[in-house]
Amino acid sequence: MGLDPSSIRDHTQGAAVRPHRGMARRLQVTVLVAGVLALSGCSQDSDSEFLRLALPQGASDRTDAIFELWIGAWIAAGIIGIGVFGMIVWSVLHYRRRSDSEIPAQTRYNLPIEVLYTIAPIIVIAVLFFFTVQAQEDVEADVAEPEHEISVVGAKWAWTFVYQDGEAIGGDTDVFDLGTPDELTELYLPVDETVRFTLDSPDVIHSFWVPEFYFKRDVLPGRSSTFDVTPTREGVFRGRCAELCGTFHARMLFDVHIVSREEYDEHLAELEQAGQVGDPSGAADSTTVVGLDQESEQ
Ligand SMILES: [Cu+2]
Repeated sequence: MGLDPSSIRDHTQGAAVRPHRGMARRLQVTVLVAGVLALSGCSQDSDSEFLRLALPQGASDRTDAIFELWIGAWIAAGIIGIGVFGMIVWSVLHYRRRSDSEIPAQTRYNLPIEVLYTIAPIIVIAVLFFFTVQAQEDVEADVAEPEHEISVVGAKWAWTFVYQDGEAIGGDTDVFDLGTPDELTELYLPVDETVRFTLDSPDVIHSFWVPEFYFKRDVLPGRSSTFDVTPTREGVFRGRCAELCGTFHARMLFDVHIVSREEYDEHLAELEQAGQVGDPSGAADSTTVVGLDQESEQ
């Protein structure tokens, strides 16, 4: 039943293994240093998607914290991955069965190793948790006085944006834009000016997501939430619903135009001229799939 003590060997036994171990360790260190150097060349402004590790190029003031968290998590995962796979490959080769007559040393109940593989993941999770909370605080920090306020209504299956900022059109009316799954809603934002978004849903949970902001926020029925962001790069970006919300979830897209303040003001004036003034109530009849000539139970 019990293990024959003579068959248990300390893994440090035998001077012959030392040169191998030295080589393996040098190889591991070399790979680690090369990996860290390669990743430290990463930048979110880089043209290469490879150097951004698949993130899009950022377009807001809140992207730095997420980018650093993303790269940091990859460095941590790389170090752990190389360490673990290195040890697996090394022990498979080093302790392989070398002859038919003798099986390799059988080891079990190695308390230090068991303590190590219990504590190490807890440390990894604690460190990732710490940096995640730090990044979240940076991303969600409120601005004292945002320059613009925009209400977002996410409803099955299109977005409505209400610009509560009528400065360009006289100062006391709101203008809005709403779309359909066929004709996407357009969101205009002035570059380098802070916007406070307020999110609401009349039906189910949606999620407001602009990938270039490295940010998404659930849009919950019955509970408003806000976040502040300053767009930093002019361009046209695709926004999405990131919460599976029903049949035409995949069509719940919008276009984000980050433009100069002049163009932004012009757009608001155009909405006013088009009669899109006031606050639409959102999708009152949210079981109708607007613009698709189809009706849905959901
Ligand atoms: Cu949705």
